[in-house]
Amino acid sequence: MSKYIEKVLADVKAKNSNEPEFIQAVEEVLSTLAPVIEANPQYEKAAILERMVEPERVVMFRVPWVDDNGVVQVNRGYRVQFNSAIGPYKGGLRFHPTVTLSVLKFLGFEQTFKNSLTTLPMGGGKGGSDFNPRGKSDGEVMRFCQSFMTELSRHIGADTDVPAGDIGVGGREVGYLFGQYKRLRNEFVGVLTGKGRPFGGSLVRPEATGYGTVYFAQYMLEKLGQDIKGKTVALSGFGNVAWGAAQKLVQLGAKVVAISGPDGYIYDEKGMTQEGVDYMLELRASNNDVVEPYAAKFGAKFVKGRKPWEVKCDIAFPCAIQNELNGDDAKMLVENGCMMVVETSNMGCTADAVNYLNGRVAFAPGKAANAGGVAVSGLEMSQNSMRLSWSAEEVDAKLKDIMKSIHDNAYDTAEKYGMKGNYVAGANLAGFIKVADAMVAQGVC
Ligand code: 2IT
Repeated sequence: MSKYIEKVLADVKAKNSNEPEFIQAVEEVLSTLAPVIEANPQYEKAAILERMVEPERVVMFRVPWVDDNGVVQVNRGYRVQFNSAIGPYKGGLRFHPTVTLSVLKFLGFEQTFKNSLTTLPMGGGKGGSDFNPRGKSDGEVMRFCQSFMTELSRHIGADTDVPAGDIGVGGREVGYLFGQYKRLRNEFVGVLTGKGRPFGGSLVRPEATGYGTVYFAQYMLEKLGQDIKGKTVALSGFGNVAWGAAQKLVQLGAKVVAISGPDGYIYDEKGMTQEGVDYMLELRASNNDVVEPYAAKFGAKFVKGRKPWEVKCDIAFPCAIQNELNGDDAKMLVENGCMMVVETSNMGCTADAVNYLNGRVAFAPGKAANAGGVAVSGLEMSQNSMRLSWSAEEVDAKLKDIMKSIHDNAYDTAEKYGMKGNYVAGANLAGFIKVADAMVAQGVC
């Protein structure tokens, strides 16, 4: 690590000592940047790293709402507008009890590099709330979303900041949020992505993150002279991202043997079928946050309270939440013969896990592999601006091209800097260079 990077990292740790997730994300990126920092003294001169680790703006607000019993509830809402060097802030909203400023700063920081990799003009942002949608009625979710947007609407806009979904925020929530924005501002604009089809949503947006991560895995396998067909796969999660990945994997002839929820994991020795994939949507819509009912319905095994990384698989796709795969899990996967880990959740692997896996197996970092979701959000923004919509085939073809560009950019950049096959370094360097050059060109701002 260069002296400059060490200094910035020490400052970040001192200034944000109560933000472990944010520190983890910054350390993961900065620890790979030495080759470009050393070759480009203009970055240090312009204090690019110091500026990149400080969000341009953080909005934190009260979200009061009334539950079905008439009781007033109060949650905390946030929007972290991290970096707008290459486009309007862009990134999802997460509604989950684990949401803190640290979590949203790590997500906004990651999003900046991810969005840079997509080839589309989008800056980085993230937001959300500690609101827990589990067990809430539609009416409660709607009132919460309306209250959340009442404040958020002052800070976003189609050319300023365009939120979307993330954990706990899907089509239903985006619909309520959009309706409230439109009502408050008297404007019908593409201020959110992941919208319903009848009001400007893009085809393939729901599937995009999951499809994209599988396309990314295919391009990695191609480099290794292998095919995804016939590979045994363990997934975690059963939400939107895991669903999209499972669907594409089943279509391509991979054998998906595990999915998981907060309650444990499902082991389906025979491999998932399309019916199983469709049932994931029902599980999710039930709002109960459990995967167990899948077992009885499909004659599979439910393993309570454990993670799916103990099953024998060729490829693992963590698709749930940050730090869901740790160093011990990583060792277990490798001992069981796993040859590839495709991080699909944002920072799904702990630092220990990344260090162990990267080089031992083919390892895809989340900010490259999961970028298909925000990429199709970018395509939704384009369609909204043009006031037209593309067919599913067109969007899917563009998504595939974008995933190929991200793959090749990460692969080629790693090779250029003498780290062939290291997608972690390649993705960080490629994502960084574009944003850093834009910041240098725009002066001190
Ligand atoms: O983590 C992510 O990239 C997302 N949650 C999607 C963000 C978006 O703007 O579509």
